[in-house]
Amino acid sequence: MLVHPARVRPLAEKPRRAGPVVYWMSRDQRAEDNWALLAAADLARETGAPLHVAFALAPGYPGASLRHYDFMLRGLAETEAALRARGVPFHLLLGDPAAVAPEFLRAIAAGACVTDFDPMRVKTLWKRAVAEAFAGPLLEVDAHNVVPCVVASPRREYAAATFRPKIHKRLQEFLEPFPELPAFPDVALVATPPVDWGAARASLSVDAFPGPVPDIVPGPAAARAALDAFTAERLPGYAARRNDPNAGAVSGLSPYFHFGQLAPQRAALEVLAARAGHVADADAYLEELLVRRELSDNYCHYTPNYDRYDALPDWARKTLDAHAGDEREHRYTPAQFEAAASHEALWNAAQRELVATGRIHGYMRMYWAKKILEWSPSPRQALDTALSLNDRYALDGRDPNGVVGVLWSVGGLHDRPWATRPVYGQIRYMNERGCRRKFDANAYIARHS
Ligand code: FO1
Repeated sequence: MLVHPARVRPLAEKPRRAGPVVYWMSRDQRAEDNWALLAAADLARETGAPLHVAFALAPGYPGASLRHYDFMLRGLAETEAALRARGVPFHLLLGDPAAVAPEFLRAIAAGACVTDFDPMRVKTLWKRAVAEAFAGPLLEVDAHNVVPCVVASPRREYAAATFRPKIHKRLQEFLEPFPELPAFPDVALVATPPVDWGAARASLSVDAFPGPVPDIVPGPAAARAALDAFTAERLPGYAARRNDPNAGAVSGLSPYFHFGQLAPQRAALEVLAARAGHVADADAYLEELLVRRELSDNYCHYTPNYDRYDALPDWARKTLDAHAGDEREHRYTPAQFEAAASHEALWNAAQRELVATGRIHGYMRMYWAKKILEWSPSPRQALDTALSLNDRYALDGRDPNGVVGVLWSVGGLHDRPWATRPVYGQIRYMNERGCRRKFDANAYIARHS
């Protein structure tokens, strides 16, 4: 057996039937290092059934534009080729996944279906539709978290401090090397024509703006190269330099994680292998990768209304409500924020970085979100503005990690109360002077003007 059984969870317990096993790929868009694909391969080999992979391409996705679809489709084309090289056919289904996935399962008379774990709301709805419509079993495999989300904790965690020991306790068990995907005989391949990627693009109805980002290459191969470059060149010194937006010290891997072109577990394995001599650097990165990232899935999974103001911790909502009527020195509409039209050059530079590059340095993302709180008419509107700008422009938006990053900054999620100030109440405060103490803000502004 290739996959730890605790990674696998039945969503619809129906008896397995004769027929091919289908991996309905969604979050984890790669042929290598993919526990969901490996679990489907396990099932197929049990009975000698053929293995198929299908991706349901929605014509639109909340917050997504051509920027994100272009990145995703270029990665998927590479994944199609990698699967075919192992004798596994890849099908691109065009249309609403809740409809086209069950249609496909019926059309090829699938015996069982495996999909990947994802706490985002849309995905839960798609899965429910497939679980109801498909006559066979639907299994969900956590291919994204090193410690499967539901294994790490059965409830919403209060903070990193409560979650960290739970992750560390199970790491040994789950942070194992990936087996290779077995090769399958080509019989199913012959009957599956290659994907028509032009037709796929033509099926989309998404905004052309924001468009593709020029300076990042999508796909699993580029993701792996980016990981290798990070561990070799930027891991040494990471702990000291990661909060300097000018240092170019961060991993830059989050777009690849978001589209599942790289397994966080692969990054963890490589960074651990490079840890000797760079213990503090590796541990600082692993804290982000394992504890913080997996805490985001924990929050979204156990909080159905995860992106709503009402989901914030009680203390944070109380303090924000109490200060909602405070005088604001500056007030901007969502459109003014979007146009980078604030009075402050540093904030505008962060917004421009986001729009132009699809990325924003982690430290600046906190600052950017906190100023949206400070300069919006209400904390509710601030939350909506920050989430929607992040979803629209960031390559790694529309992700539990982005949701939690914004809620941490604006709404004290996973944080604690600090000294009271106007507008923020007890939410942790950041200011421009603090940034200028930490890094050369003028250089950052010059780079993004
Ligand atoms: N997942 C799909 O299964 N089908 C899609 O058409 C699709 C589009 C899409 C566009 C932008 C984006 O950021 C994500 C998209 N995803 C799609 C989902 C993605 O794979 C992730 O699972 C979640 O967004 C994050 O957990």
